Amino acid sequence: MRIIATAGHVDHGKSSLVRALTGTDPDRWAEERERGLTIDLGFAHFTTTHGNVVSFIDVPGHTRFISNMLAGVGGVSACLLVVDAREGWKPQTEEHLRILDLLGIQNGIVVLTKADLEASDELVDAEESLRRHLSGTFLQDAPVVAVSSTTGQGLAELVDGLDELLAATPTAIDRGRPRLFVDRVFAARGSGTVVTGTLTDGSFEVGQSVIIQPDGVEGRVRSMQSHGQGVESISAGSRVALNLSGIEHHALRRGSVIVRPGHWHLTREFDARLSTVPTIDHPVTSRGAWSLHLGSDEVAVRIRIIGAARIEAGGAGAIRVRLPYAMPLLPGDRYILRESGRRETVGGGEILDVDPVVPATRARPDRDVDRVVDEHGWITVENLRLTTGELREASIGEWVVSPRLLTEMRAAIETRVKAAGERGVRLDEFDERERLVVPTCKGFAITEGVVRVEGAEDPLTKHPAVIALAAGGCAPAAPSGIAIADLRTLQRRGVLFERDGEWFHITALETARTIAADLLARHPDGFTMSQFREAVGITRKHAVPLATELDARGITRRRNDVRIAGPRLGNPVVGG
Ligand SMILES: Nc1nc2c(ncn2[C@@H]2O[C@H](COP(=O)(O)OP(=O)(O)O)[C@@H](O)[C@H]2O)c(=O)[nH]1
Ligand SMILES: [Mg+2]
Repeated sequence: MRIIATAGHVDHGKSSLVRALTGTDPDRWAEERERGLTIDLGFAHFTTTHGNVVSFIDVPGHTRFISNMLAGVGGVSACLLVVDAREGWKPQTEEHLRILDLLGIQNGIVVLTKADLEASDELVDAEESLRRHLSGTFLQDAPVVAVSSTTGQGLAELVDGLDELLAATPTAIDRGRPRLFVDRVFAARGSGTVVTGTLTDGSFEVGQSVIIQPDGVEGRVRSMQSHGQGVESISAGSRVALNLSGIEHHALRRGSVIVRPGHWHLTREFDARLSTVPTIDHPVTSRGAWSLHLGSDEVAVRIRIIGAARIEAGGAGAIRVRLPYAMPLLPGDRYILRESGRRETVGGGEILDVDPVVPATRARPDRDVDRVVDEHGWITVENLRLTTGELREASIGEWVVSPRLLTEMRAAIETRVKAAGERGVRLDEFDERERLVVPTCKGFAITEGVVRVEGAEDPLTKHPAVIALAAGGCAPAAPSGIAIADLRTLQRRGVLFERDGEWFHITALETARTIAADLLARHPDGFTMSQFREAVGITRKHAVPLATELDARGITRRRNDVRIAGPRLGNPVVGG
């Protein structure tokens, strides 16, 4: 299914053309039919001779209803620009064309209507005049087809043209994260709330849970229809009616967005490119009352010009936009900016960054994902995917890290570790992010929680007496063949400790701590020395100094004849 919007000046024959092609009157409201004037969006679909299903969104041409026009063209991929053969180019022809251009639409057909009222040579003149206006726009090479909705002249040719147009128009992108900007809401008697809209970016299935932005109300897809047919699932680029359960119809309005929970970054502020139309007679500055049109929503925003102080008419620049509520947005989304006071279309363009972190004065927004990584420094793979749409491999753990920061951090770690020499730096002296980076540094050895330059291990820690003490566990023999000064050095470095004249390797203390914790789990009121001795399987000679060391380090505490839990009972003993 493909979605095509009409565009063009009021009364030039847009609605009549849609009716002639589809058999459906897109003017749905009694007031529209009475006045012969399209006020709101109309919808109709038909199947071409080649079997392509085309959904038309018929928009109002009158300048007063431009918001309704904008609500309809958010999700379309191509257009029919309608021009009355007798009247020719008009202000809304111009404005609609500019809007479609700013929205990034690249394909369309120009339809000269009411051909039955003009002689053929006049039609040729009309086409020539049109071509001048189209030159330099995205429609400059588009086919121009003369039709009459009254006599049917030219309609077959137009349908063939539509098939060619569809073949040349890229199909909707499926990002696996559906988004539906609501254009109509109904309270359907007996079946809850029904919304319609153009589904983009992914598919919906019956039964899925959804949230409604901006309020974050939750609901579920009870059933779905496309073109009046019930369906179980529906893909990106379709017109769809969703029947939602669990949601009151007043929780929804035109402009609400339906997404799946957790699938989108919800943004209050974004950076975007702004191209202004040449017809505004003043430059754009940060002052003014602005309304932003995005998807089917229209919202009052504040803007700041990034870099320069102003953007001239017919120029381009970057702006930072502040939204009054969070919207599910992605770089590449298109918007239109209008000035609320003068009621004029000022410009529009592409969203570049949905999570700007650099102050507007220094921002240099573009679509480059490397720039985003660089500005964030550290960003999780998931957040990067949500804010840019790009899935990157993690540099460390779950993080994508700016290469510049990573290099700087590695250099700082290296300097610190080198300066520490044989003693090294304990892992827990690094901050959380440094601890993730340390193992990725080359040329370091990490032993017992201490980082040293490889080969710079303390030669004393390999001394046979130290190895013998480690092997002796909680009941080691007294060290021999090592100078007392060296033992004291090792004690200062946390490799060994001494109590009551008994020397132990630090690993014995960790064993003792685990056993003490175990005993306290079973005897919360405390354990005795004999219970400890038995649990460790040693005599008083070693049990007393070990227990005293546990007390000294706050792992246990002595109360009368028993030991109870100390504040550091749960912290593993790290040596070295
Ligand atoms: N003779 C003739 N009249 C047309 C044709 N198409 C539209 N009209 C008339 O032009 C007027 C405006 O048409 P409409 O479709 O409402 O224009 P819209 O405002 O662009 O939607 C209506 O009175 C139509 O009957 C056509 O091909 N031939
Ligand atoms: Mg109309």
